[in-house]
Amino acid sequence: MKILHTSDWHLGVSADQAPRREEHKKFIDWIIDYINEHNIEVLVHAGDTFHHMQPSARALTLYYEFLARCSTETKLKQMIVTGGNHDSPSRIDAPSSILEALNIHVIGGLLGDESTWDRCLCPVYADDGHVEAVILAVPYIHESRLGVHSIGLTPREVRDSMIDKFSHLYSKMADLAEKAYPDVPLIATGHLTCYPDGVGEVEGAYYTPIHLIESLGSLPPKIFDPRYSYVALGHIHQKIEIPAANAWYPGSPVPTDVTEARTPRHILVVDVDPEKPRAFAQVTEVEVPNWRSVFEISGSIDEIFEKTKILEWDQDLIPYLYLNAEVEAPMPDAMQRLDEVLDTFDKGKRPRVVRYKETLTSLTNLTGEDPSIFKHIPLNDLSPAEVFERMYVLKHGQPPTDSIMTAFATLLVDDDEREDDNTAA
Ligand SMILES: [Mn+2]
Repeated sequence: MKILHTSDWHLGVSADQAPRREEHKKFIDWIIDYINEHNIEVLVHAGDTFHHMQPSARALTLYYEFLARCSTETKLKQMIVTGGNHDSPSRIDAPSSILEALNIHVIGGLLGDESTWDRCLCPVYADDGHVEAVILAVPYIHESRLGVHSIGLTPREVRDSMIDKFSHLYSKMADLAEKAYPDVPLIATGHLTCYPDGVGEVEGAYYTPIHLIESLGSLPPKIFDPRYSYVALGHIHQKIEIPAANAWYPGSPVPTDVTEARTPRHILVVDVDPEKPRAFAQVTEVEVPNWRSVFEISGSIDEIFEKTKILEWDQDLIPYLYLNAEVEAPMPDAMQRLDEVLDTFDKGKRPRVVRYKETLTSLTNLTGEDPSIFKHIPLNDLSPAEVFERMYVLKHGQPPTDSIMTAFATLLVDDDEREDDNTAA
C-alpha cells in the first residue's frame, strides 16, 4: 500500500511580499499526476496546510480545489489532513463532516482528554473491505494540553515530563488502534520537533519553537512507540530521516522563503506491507520540480548589475531576485539604474526584485564623529536639511554626499511649489 507523505504547504505564504501561489498551483497539478502515475492509495498531509490561522479565500480555494481533484481525478482511497502550529484547529475541523463523505479525514486539533483520542483512528480499507492498515492522525498538540507544566521544575524535569507525556500519547494511540484493528501495520502522524539521536540541530532547518522543549533540545525518537511502521512528521521544512523510529519529515514542497529555495524540496512515498505489522515501511524520497528560480547576488553595485543582466532560467515563472550591493556610500540612484537593467529583459520576462539591500563597506565609527550630533537640540532650531543630515549620519555612520544633499534640496523645492499650487487653487 502506497502512502504519499507531504507537509508544510503553507498555502498563502508570501515572505518578503514574494507570493508562492503560482508555484503552489503548479505543485498541485504535479502531485495529482504523481498520485495517478504511481498508484498512490493514501495521502497524508502532516500539518501547516495554511500559513495563516485565518487563511485568505484564495488560499482556501487552492485547498478545496486540491481536495476535490483528489476525489474526482485520482483513485486515492483515503486522505488525511492534520493541523499544524500554523493552522487554526477549528478551521481545519470545520468542514470535517462534508469531507468525510469524500474519504477525507481532517483532524485540526486534539484535546488532552484521552476519551476523545479515538477520533484520530483512521483505518484504510482494502478493496475487499478488510482493514489493511491504520493511520493515527495526530495533529499539533501543545504540551500543556498533555499536562506538561514548567512552574517549579528544573529544565531537566520539564524535558523528562515532556518525553513522558508524548511517549504516552503515541503508545496510547497504538493501543487504541491495536484494540480496534489487530494485526495490521500502524502509521502515526505528528507535528512537532524531533531530531535523530545525537543531532542537536539540523542545518538549514526551519526553526520556529513550538515546544517549551526547544530551548532544552528536541524530542527524542523514543517518544514513538516501536509498534509503528512509519511516522509521518511535519513542522521542520527540510527533509529529515529519523532512523530509530522510521520517522521522516518531507519538508516544505514549495519553498516558503529564500533560505528554503537554496535546497531541493521533497515528498515521500511510503510502501507499507499489510502482511507485516510492526515492520518498518520502505520509504522513497521524491524530489519536487523547481518552478521558480531564486537568485541571490552579492557584490559591488556594478557587479550585481552585470550579473543581473545575464541571468538565465528555464522556468515559466519569473525569477525572484535578492540583491546585496556592497557600497562605500548609499546609492540614491540605485533603484533607477536597476530599473534600466531590468528593462533590458523582454516584456513578461522581467525578474522581480524581492529584496535590494545596501551594505556599507566603510562604516565610520560613530564615536569618532562630532559628538554634537547626539546633543539634544529643539527641532525648531534646525532646518529641514539639518534634520535630514543628522538622521543620515545616525543611520549610515557618515555625512551625506553633496549629491544626496542636492537631491534632498529638490524635494524641499517641490514641496514649496506644491504649497504655492495649493494656494493658487
Ligand atoms: Mn511549517
